[in-house]
Amino acid sequence: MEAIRITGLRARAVNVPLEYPVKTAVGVVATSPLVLIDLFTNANVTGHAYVFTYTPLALKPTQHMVEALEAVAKGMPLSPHDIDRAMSARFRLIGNTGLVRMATAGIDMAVWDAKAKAHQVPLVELLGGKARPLPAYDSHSMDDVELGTKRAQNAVDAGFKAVKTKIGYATLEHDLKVVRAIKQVTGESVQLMVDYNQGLSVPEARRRGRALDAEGVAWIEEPTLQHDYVGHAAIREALKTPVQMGENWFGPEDMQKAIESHACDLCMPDLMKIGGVTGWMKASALAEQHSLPMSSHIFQEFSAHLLAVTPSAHWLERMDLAGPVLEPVLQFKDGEAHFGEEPGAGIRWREDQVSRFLV
Ligand code: SMN
Ligand code: MG
Repeated sequence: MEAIRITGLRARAVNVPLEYPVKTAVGVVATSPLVLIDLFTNANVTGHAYVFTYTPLALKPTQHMVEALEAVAKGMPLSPHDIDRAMSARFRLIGNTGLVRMATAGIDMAVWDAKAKAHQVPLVELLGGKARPLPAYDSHSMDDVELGTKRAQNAVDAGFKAVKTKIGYATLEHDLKVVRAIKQVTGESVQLMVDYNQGLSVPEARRRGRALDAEGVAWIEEPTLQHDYVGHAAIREALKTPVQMGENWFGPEDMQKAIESHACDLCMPDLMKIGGVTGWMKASALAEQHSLPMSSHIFQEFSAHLLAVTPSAHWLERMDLAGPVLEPVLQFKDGEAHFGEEPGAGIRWREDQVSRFLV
């Protein structure tokens, strides 16, 4: 078969509404700024992927960075390894991190999506696995008691076996009040994870973590600054509750450094920041070798395929940041994510909605 080649790409910026703003201890994500990527080929398959830019301030710059990558990708065979190498080589001097890594990861995801479609298989099968249901937790925000317990009840009623809430209120007492109220709703059969989103100093994280040790939470996520691996290790040493991190690792190289610092008990790379599908597969090998249970971070559609071939797969995070512009992809039932059998990762735009939210 003549090599399938990339003929071009399109990047569209949208800012889509969220059912619930993502409130964190360090800021609010009020809407979902996304760059929608289409990767065109000479084989009548188009790869689709999106990247999430957290703030509208980064939306257009990220879109332009993705568009700039057409100069690298155009004409190349649909070979994720070769494209990854070519892009890494171009960014050695500036550093393949930040918006650069977000853009290259988005291209990587689209390439893998296109390749799976060219082989007419779901992405999970191209990666050597089989589609299977994945344990999923419902991921909430810094919702305080009233909304926090309502969302927890809705998740329990929907069959989830785990929920996550964000904490880091002004006082430990407020953290505990929210955790206890939600635990009242979830009971012992549904796990509760908490996420500080980097909001505490190391001493304060030790103080609050020791109090949480008595509350039976499943993990304490990013208790301090995400790049402070030694700080995370010090907190981990002081606590019984597992420490979770990874959503801010740019590439397997950051994951390697965190592992060397013994920073965490669990890991949750972000598909975009870790470097797309190619980066995820390297990360999953690291997680396996260091016995780190590996969960996903947002990007639930692609992450379902990847967790199904992750040896130490733990939880899929259900937080729907692209739903308004996507045809439905995952079904959540009995606390598991079920994905379809269509070729690729299942990303299909709802073009009428894309037009509504174009920036
Ligand atoms: C999170 C923060 C900001 C946007 C999306 C998700 C969060 C998480 O840290 O773990 O879900
Ligand atoms: Mg988090």
